Amino acid sequence: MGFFSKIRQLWKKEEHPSKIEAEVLKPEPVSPAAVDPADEEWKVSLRRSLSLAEPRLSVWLEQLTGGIDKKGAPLWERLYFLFEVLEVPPAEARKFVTSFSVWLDDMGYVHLEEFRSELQYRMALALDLEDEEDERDRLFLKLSQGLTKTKEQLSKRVDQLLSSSVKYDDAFWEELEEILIMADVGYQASADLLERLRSRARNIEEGNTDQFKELFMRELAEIFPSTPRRILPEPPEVLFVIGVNGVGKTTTIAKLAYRFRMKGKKVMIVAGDTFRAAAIEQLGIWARRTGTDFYSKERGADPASVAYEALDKALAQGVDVVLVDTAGRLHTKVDLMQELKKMKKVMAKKLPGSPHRTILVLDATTGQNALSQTELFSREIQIDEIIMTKLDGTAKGGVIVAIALQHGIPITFIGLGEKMEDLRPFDGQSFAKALFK
Ligand SMILES: Nc1nc2c(ncn2[C@@H]2O[C@H](COP(=O)(O)OP(=O)(O)OP(=O)(O)O)[C@@H](O)[C@H]2O)c(=O)[nH]1
Ligand SMILES: [Mg+2]
Repeated sequence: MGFFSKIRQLWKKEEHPSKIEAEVLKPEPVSPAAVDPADEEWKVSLRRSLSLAEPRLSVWLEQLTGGIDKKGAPLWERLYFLFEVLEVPPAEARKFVTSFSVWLDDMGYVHLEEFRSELQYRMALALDLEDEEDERDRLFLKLSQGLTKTKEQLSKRVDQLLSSSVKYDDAFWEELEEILIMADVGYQASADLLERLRSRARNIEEGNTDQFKELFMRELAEIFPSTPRRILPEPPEVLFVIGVNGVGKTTTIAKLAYRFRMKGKKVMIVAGDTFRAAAIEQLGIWARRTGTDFYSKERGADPASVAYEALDKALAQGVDVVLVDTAGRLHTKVDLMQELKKMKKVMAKKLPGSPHRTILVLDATTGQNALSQTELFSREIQIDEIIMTKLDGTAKGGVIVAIALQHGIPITFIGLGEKMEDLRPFDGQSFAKALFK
């Protein structure tokens, strides 16, 4: 449901305030038990100001949190109130507020300014508003900020080159190639990109910086294959997450789990990394933080049997999405590939068609290494999509272009930090725009 229909609902409610007042929620875990009649006044005035406000989540949150600067009962009450006027089922509202407050405790966040952005992100997901313009703008800003270092390496240098060149001559193209290579776009991908640019640049005025940048942005955006629309399988949908050690598989699983949870899915996380005891523990903590089911066995257990049994359980328990974590390192690379293949085979046996999505996680800070990892894995295992993490801390973001050009595998998400909201759906257009605007 979009904002406008929601705001219409709000107006509707305004005509029948007694109905809403009669349905005050009494959420158990974090809201005060009694309802003070004096409280009702703020509700009436808040509803009025919400219905008059611009229909944007950020504006609504601003109104909602007026006078509140930290976590606690008054904030929960207001959140419940917003959910109520938006007709979110009470049980869902309760789940949202409870899991959010558990997360705040875990992270040690107290003040609104520490968690406002995360709250807005979670609400956008829960209310299915991620596509609203306001949320898109906010996320675009995050993307742009997250790419700061890559921008310095790539687009700022392209800008400098453009401002100092009057002609697109050989020296210009050579320098552009060098910039691309330095930004980790890679030799092959840089050559491909330059060839496209050279042939199309003939149609633009020499020295017209804006036109050239537009062209560059368009060509860059076109490199990225769009994510094919998939028909959702009968649940459970199984996501198999692989990649070398330390790239961010486990944290990405937590972020994905959270996204699914916020969309109302029943999620199970599976500890397929039995190589390190700490890995099982780490995943268990994430499962608790994100409110998902968790399946694990002891350290050293056969990961294939863990996956098999987890699917058995997921099928029996009506789980919608299963996220399978895997080890990033075994005794040898050969062992790792063999193990991953075995896990895949066993899952397909238990649930034909699964795993439905095999996701390779790559760490952008490793630059060209990410490219060789893609080669290594895709030689052995069919990769359906790529998630690129840690774009926030690196000037090597250009490697994403090389991977898209050389492998044609869709990049579905990118990681821009360690918070839940920092896993962003990827699209080439916004990426190119964020780099150059
Ligand atoms: N800045 C930043 N850090 C990230 C991002 N994604 C993951 N990390 C951090 O990277 C580190 C490694 O993440 P893990 O999720 O444990 O990596 P892993 O692939 O599961 O590692 P192994 O289990 O050892 O194979 C953690 O400190 C994460 O917080 C990101 O997008 N940005
Ligand atoms: Mg891990």
